[in-house]
Amino acid sequence: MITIYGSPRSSSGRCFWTLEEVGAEYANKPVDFKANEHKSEEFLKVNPNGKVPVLVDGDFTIWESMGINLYLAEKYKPELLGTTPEQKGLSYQWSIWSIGELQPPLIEAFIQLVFVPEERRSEEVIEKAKAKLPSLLNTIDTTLCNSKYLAGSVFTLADLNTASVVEICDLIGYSLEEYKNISAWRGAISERPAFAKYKKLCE
Ligand SMILES: N[C@@H](CCC(=O)N[C@@H](CS)C(=O)NCC(=O)O)C(=O)O
Repeated sequence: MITIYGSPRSSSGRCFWTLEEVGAEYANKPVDFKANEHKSEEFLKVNPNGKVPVLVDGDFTIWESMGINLYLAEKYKPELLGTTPEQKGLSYQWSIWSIGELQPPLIEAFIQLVFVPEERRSEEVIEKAKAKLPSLLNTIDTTLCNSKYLAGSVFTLADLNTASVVEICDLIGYSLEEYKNISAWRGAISERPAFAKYKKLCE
């Protein structure tokens, strides 16, 4: 039995999407942040970092959203990682890049805009974070000039993990209109039944 901790509207979201892509049966365990449940003794036993997502699969526990997704693909739908060493390499490359390079400025802006009360919000922090986005987004857009998906002609975890980070642009109201290839790529991704199921869970 698989249990995913956390809400689909948090960093756990990309794991819900992957669970839908691989067709695994799973249960969700909500974590009450307001009650500080993520810092409770019981929760820290499953993730000593006190963060969601955490995935428990039988007697195996794993945390970090990208790590969880790589595990789920490897175990339940290996072709989602790609079918050649090169495609698999690109799945790892884009997963690590998107969480390590693209997500930090997006989260910086997101925290200011969503969590920091207006009177304490720093426009400087928001603008500095947003200023880092064009070159990062161009990296994706340029790659998509030559191929439909990030690791070639088929959808892989490279796309899922990267698109799950690009989604944060919507949450901070950052327009992607000028990135024509990213827009077409997101359009193709939005037609995936597993993506639609994940989005429904976020409603
Ligand atoms: N790099 C981690 C980030 C996880 C993360 O920051 N989760 C947030 C929810 S979106 C959290 O649990 N925050 C609680 C805290 O930082 O105390 C991942 O992708 O799994």
